[in-house]
Amino acid sequence: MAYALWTSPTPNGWKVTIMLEELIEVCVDIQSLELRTINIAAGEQFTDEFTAHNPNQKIPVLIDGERSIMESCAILHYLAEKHPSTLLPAGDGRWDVLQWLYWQAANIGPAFGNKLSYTRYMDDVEEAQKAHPLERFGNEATRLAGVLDRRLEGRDFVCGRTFTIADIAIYPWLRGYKWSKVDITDRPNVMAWIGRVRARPGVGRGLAYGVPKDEIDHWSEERKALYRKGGSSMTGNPRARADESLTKRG
Ligand SMILES: N[C@@H](CCC(=O)N[C@@H](CS)C(=O)NCC(=O)O)C(=O)O
Repeated sequence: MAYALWTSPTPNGWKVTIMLEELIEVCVDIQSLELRTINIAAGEQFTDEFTAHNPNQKIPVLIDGERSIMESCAILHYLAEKHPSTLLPAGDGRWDVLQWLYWQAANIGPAFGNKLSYTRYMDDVEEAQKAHPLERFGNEATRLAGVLDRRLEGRDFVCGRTFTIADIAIYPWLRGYKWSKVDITDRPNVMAWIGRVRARPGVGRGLAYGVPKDEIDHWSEERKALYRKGGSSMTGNPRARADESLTKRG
């Protein structure tokens, strides 16, 4: 199987690199992967070439022959269907996994993503203006961590004893709780699950894409500064905020 993946070392990007490594763990032969790192801080997601593969202009994008797939959770679903394994069980269990996959896309991603942006990246927004979104997205992220904690009660993974694409989708945002400043340390089931997921060899390799091995779990101060600078130029990019044609019309 030959794929191209256009991505960056970010939570949505790591979902797909973890997936590819977890597929290798279940003996899927990914014959070749052409990995292209997209510099989202420099606006490479807005080029015509990128937009032709993803009209939504965000990483990650998976390219499989003539087909391009956008949206990290759709990519997880696509790969799980193409390479059947325990990562998406057959039968009734499948619906359990898919509802938590959708839950991530519709809830965890937006809440943690926005909380992170306002906490670390939106340099050009005044502090007073940040107070409301910080409270709103912070409260929502904390509430969602509570939902996950209750779900994990008595379960090793989100859908029971087996690790699935639901865990892959949710994990990258939760592991970054310190960077987003969402305190989940009072959620014992979530904290234990983060440790269990991180211990998987496929997850370790998936997180290593784009990050030096000794910085996978603890970024250096230089890397944090680099991410802060990159995140700020990304959120400050006018093309990330408004459709140009609308701006012109307005
Ligand atoms: N819902 C999308 C979100 C993708 C997304 O927000 N990607 C970010 C990086 S994590 C991005 O490309 N940002 C660039 C931008 O917003 O201009 C998914 O899950 O794939």
